[in-house]
Amino acid sequence: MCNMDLNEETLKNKLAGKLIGHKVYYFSEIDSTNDEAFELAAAGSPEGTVVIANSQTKGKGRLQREWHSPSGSNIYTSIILRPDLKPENAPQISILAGVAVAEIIDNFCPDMINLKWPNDVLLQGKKVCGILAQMKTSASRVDFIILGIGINVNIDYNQMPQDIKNTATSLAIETGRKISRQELIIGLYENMAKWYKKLMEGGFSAVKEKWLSMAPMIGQRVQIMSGNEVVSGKALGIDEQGSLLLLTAENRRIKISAGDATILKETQNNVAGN
Ligand code: BT5
Repeated sequence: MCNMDLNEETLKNKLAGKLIGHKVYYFSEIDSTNDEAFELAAAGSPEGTVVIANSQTKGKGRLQREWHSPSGSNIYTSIILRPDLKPENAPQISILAGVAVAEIIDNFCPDMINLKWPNDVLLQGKKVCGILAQMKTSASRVDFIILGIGINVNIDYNQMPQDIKNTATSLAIETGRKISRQELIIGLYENMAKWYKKLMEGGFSAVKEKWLSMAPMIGQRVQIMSGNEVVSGKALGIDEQGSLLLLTAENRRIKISAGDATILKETQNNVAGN
């Protein structure tokens, strides 16, 4: 597959001087953009440096999961950020990334996008983007965060491995047309910078409001798997640390900081009292 829609020189020219993207490391193939960005950040690369790859051989999700990263069709990028945040507030950055990605995809595919806690961007209810934030802290501050973003742009259904065929989608699958990765990635960095400034200057509330407005799971009964534990309840919202607030069947309010969420279908014809 060609990667004519992702050109290193054009990207560098168009991103020169931008808050996010002023320094671009482009790879036609890499193990993981997050690993590369982590090394660059540890060696002192400044905030706003980005790593972009046309394919990944070891694309990663959370908990050692794999991120399917074939060449020529998708976006794989990692952004170095050095926010003035306490480590416990670092999940605000993943929430922000979800908002920025969803808003930019909405420009290409209006009214199809929504968010699922903690970090999934869904197009017509299927996963179109995954976000993996990794951080290094020193003393009680964040030293840097690597914000890894994978977006399925032009991948066909036939190119997807069997295990994600029912749960994943791409912009091209949902719109029936090919989309320029270059245009999308430039728009993404621009939008990410807009939300990052809002967070740094005005705090988390605007980001949180926008996230809540795009997350239909709020108000629904959900189940969260976290390690071997499973909890369910009504999703009430998220807090300042990006944790999910749940109201359990026993009327207890609990916070969950990490896990995988499923919206539970309400059973019809409940027996009274159940
Ligand atoms: C994520 O993990 O969703 C985070 C994915 C982050 C990927 C980016 S790409 C650039 C950067 N460099 C990296 O190495 N990683 C980041 P998680 O929530 O754990 O979801 C992983 C699960 O999503 C897998 O176990 C599959 O079920 C599914 N999956 C794998 N590849 C997919 C794809 N391309 N599209 C949709 N779903 C996928």
